[in-house]
Formats: sequence, C-alpha cells, structure tokens
Amino acid sequence: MTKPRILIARKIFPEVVQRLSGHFDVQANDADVPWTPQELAAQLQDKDGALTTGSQRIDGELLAACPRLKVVANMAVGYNNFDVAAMTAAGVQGTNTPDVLTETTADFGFALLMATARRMAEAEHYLRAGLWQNWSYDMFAGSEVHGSTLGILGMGRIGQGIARRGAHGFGMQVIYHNRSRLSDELEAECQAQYVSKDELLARADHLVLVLPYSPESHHAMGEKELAQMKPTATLVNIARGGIVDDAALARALKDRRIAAAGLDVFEGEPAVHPALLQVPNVVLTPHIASATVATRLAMANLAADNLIAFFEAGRALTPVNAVTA
Ligand code: 8YV
Repeated sequence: MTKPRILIARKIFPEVVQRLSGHFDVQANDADVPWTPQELAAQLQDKDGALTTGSQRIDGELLAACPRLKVVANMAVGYNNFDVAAMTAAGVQGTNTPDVLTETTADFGFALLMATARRMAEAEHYLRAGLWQNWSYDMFAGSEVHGSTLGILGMGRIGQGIARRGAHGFGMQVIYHNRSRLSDELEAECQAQYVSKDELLARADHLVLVLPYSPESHHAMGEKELAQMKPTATLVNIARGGIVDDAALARALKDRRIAAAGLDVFEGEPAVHPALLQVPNVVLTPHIASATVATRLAMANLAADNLIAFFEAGRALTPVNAVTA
C-alpha cells in the first residue's frame, strides 16, 4: 500500500520529521526562509496532508490547486492562517495544538508584563551603550506589578494561566473581559472578576491581550480603546498582531498617553511598524511566547500525532473543524 504524502512546510525538529517518515512519504522544507504562497501551492499540489507552523495561509485558492489534500496540522494553537470555512467546504480537516503550550505561553506573557512595567529593555540598552555613570532617584523607575490591577482581554486557557499567576503569585486584582463569562468555579480559581470591555480598559494597570484573531477582533485595540486606558497603564500583546493598531499604539506611546507596551506579535510580522522601533517605552520580541525547547517539541509532536491519527485511525486528535470523510 502506498503511504500518504505529507508536506512539512517549515523546518522543524529532525526527530519529528523522522517519526513522520516512519508513517508517511515525507517532503520537508529544509530552508530557513518560508516558501511564497506560490511555492507552497506548487509543493502541496500532490500531497495528502501538511504540517504548517501558523503562518502559511490555507485558503480556497490554495485548496483548489491541491485536490488530494485531506488534512492540515497547524503547529500552533492559533489558526487564523486557516480559512476554516473554505477548508470545511473542501472537506479538509484542520488541526491545532492546544494545551501543550498554555503554561509556557502564560509564563512568557507574565515575563513580558514584568519587563514592560519595570522597563527592563530600556535599562539594558542604556547599560550596553555605556551610559551608566550615575545613580538617580528616578532612573528607570517603572510601575508596580504586585498588588496592582491586572486586566485580561480574552480569557481562554492562556488568559486563565496569566490570571492565576497574577492573583496567586503577585497579589494582583484580576479583571477580565471575554466573549463569554467563565464558570463560577473557574472565576474563583483564577480569582478573576468579569467586567465590560470599557471598564477593563479604564481600570487595568496592566492589560494583557490573549484573544484569538478574527475579523471581529481586528484592531480591538485602536486609537479609541488606547485613549480609554490610564496614562500610567501598560499594554502587553501575546495574541496576534492585527488585534492592535500598531500605528495608533506607537503614537500613544510617543505621546505618553499610555506608559509602556510589551509586544510579541505584530501586524504584518516579521515586519515591525517603523514607528514602534522609534519609541523607547516598548519591549519588542519576535513571536516567541511558546518558545521553550520542551514546548515547541510538544507542539511539533502533537501536530505529527494529529496527522498519524487522521490517516491511521480516521480521526484527528485536536480538530478545529468538523469534516465528514
Ligand atoms: C507559535 C502561536 O509561535 O500557537 C500559536 O498560536 O502563535 C505560537 O505558539 C507559532 O505559531 C509557531 O508555530
């Protein structure tokens, strides 16, 4: 029996490529640069399945060029690179990697919050530039984290992880806004109080964005929402770039209408809005919230397990759409 043909769209752990090679006829992208959409379509047109890493767009046009394709396993919990409706219409199963990255990503969200509030990046640049000669009472004086009000927009698994860290570890008062309220049990566990988005923006000392990207959440933080925040507040985005209007944020940071921001994701990444590179009060990281060796390996293995389960047991482990065989 011929093995299903699988495309691995970006370089991933060799041991996971090897595992997949035990089950499938595998073709892997070994280049450090991503394929263009045209290159991806050319590579994918004779494949039965694919492993993607979150940035390859899977839409109707691509699917029309890939008639054999039955499953795409995203090595990411977010799957806004999938046109889910088009995939479902074409009978293509999509999968993601929930749970395995929750705590690691929450750790990073909290680290970015701390770095932003305590101005760690600015301070490091200053030291590296050889500018440290004196002590001054206000040198890199930041804002308090412990005991402050933590706001969370988007209260899924990662948001809850950040809430638990803030409430239990730092004595923060946690408020959140989400499409739906958590159960009473989860609210109690996270010590989190549900509020309207307006109240969240007005009250948070530190606001963390952890909501999925969709047309509805596009620019959920724009000029108007940034204006609702306290001038002393900080904003952290570990969700998706398009959720924040980066140009409006750069203006708010420059004019000190908010104190600081920590950004792991950007509109149009890996490009970063040039105005963000000009303001000192922002910590910038290249989309690494899930990047520990153990977690990235767990993500790659879960994506691989989804492909194996789909072809060998007829059912994916963590599907994002319902597809009838
Ligand atoms: C990944 C992510 O960095 O899981 C997600 O949704 O954004 C990240 O964990 C990325 O997509 C790598 O696969």
